Amino acid sequence: MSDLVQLTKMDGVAVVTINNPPVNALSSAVSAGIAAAVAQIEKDDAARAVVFIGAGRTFIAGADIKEFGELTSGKIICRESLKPLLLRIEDLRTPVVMAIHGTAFGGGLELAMAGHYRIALSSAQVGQPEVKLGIIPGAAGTQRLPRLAGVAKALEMCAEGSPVKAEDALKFGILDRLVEGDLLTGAIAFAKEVAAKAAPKTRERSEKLGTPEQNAAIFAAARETARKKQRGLLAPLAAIDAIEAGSQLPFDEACKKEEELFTKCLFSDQSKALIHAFFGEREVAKIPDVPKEMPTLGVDSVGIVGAALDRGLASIQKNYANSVKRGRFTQRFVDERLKLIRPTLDYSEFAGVDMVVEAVFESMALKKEVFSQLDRVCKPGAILATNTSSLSIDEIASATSRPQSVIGTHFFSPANVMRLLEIVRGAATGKEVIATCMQLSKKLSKVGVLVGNCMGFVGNRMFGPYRREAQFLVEEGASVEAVDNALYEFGMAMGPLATGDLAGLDVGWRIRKEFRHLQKPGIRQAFIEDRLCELGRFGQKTGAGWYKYDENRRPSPDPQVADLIRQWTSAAGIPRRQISVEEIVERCIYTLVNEGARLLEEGIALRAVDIDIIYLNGYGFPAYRGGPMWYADAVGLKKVCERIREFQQCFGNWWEPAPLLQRLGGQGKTFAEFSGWQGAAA
Ligand code: 3H9
Repeated sequence: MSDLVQLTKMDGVAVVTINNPPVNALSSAVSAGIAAAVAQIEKDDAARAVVFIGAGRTFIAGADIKEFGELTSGKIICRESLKPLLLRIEDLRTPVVMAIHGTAFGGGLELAMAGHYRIALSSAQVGQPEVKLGIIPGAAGTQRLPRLAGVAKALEMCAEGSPVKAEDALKFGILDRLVEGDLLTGAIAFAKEVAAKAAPKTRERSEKLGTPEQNAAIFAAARETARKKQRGLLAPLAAIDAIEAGSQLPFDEACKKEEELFTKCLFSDQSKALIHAFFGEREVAKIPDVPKEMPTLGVDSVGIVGAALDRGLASIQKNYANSVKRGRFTQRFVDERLKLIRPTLDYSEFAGVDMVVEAVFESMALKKEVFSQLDRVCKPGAILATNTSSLSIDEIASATSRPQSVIGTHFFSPANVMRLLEIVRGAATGKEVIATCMQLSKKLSKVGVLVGNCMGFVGNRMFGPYRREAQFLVEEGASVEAVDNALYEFGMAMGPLATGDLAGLDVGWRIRKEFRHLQKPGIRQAFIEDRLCELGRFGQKTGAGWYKYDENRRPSPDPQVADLIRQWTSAAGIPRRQISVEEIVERCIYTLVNEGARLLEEGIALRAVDIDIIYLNGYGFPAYRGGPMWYADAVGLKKVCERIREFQQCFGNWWEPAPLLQRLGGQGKTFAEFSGWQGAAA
């Protein structure tokens, strides 16, 4: 028996304990350990029942995703299928009870469903989140789950990947009982209770599978939802196909179909990109010179500067009311939260807070004024954070006597929705301040990414040229809708011009005015957006920007804008031409990549994956393309660099390829190799 799987006996019940910290991932070695335990149980005539349980914080959180990465990158060539092992467990003579705490996800739930009974602590969750990795359940999850929970619930779980709480899993028939107190004690008691009964095999059940006539509408609706909610993703549709096969074919045949779809998904570019994003999201929490053990500061109270009080509180109340309406929070929970917020117009009330987040508008003079006030009133050691999206942290810190306490916390808008938190390190920012903010991001269920200090940091410094290129394309003859559609079809959540309308065109206009003196002479500047702002077209909030908007903020193309663009560009002497979708996508995406390469070489971004995680969580970059740097690596940096050189010749020197891109392209290397982090493929 391996260290990863132990077989013991309690009161005549065989207990298989999986112990593979931190999440008991079902690696090949764990599977081998389980197989060895099953072999012993098969020979043990005295065992009355069997309990499977996870050691540590969880049951089994799924197959070992690292092994998938190694498989698709060719590092290992074969991974044994779990299915035969699950059949052996299901065929054991004695009842098998799966005892679940923490999470039974992916292969973990598939193993649990091969048992004859499933009991869980009420805090547990079950799920088939494989689609989030671009794959589908590959160990008969798409076959056993509909037999327990019904086709509709199985479709939802396998195609959307969301977890299900124990209480709901009980209602849907995935679990048989919830237990309180010590799980092992509860599991042994349950096992003794069912020991004498015939063991029900999930794969032999069919009462919840429905008929083709009953299921037709359910499958059609699931496909429509998947196409709409998970636009561009292949795995949700594959999961639906596998479940449909299961509702029509014998178990063994449907399992073969599942295997075929699973393998196709696993070797797809989408899955590689999504697995990169999974490990990337965890990697960004690792900061080379701020170790895990770095002490953090307690943050129990936070001051926020920069809301118009009545308006600010009204929008907080409105957001909470929406959450109550959607059933996310109870009214009581919201009332308690609202009581914790105290509006004030007096800086001295910040004297006792552990942290202040300044969120006034983007004016250096104003921010410095705020920080000098904070420096005067805040207690020593309080974290002084600025929510600036572009201004220098060091200059803001210079308005205080404690630059070590000053840091950027760039919350992406709308902050109650967006997951990204760009954490900006100034030259003097203390390591414990950084560690505290990284920890805080996790507490707020956000993804914190540490970046260096420069104008626009990582996200907006790349976004500037990206949006500028979109405007150049419009100046040269592409329609507003053609540019937005091309990038939407590429997978971006929204086109670049529509994004400007959403954020407010006046924001960039104000920043451009503030920094006009820094513009390099002779470099082409986009001008349409400034002209639109001069006409008061600030985007959605004024009912007009690149598009016009109805009272529900629904956009439609504005012929007036098209006319204005034609007039303005002809007056500027810019010839108009037909522009292909391919050119639109390449120019916009490669400009992101080129700026990303500069940020990487300058050390503003710690690793290429940090840039990817910023773009996946803050800018609507399609997760199945892995982020701009991963995407460029996949296209090949040599090819990207050559295309950028062509753009440089056609359009001008702002397209000069970044030195790092030229170097890596020439050497046949990737950004991931340069960063020394290649995720699951490493
Ligand atoms: C699958 O099961 C396919 C099947 O159909 C079988 C087919 C044959 N593998 O997230 P955390 C690592 S696909 C390897 O920070 P939390 C993670 O990288 C799988 N490693 O903790 C991190 O490492 P590090 C389906 C894994 O408490 C550490 O564990 N399952 C795996 O915030 C801690 O993770 C899933 O997709 C794994 N499966 O969240 C579930 N899981 O410390 C994926 C985690 O070095 N996992 N690690 O950075 C999760 O959703 C979360 O990890 C979980 C815990 C909610 C479980």
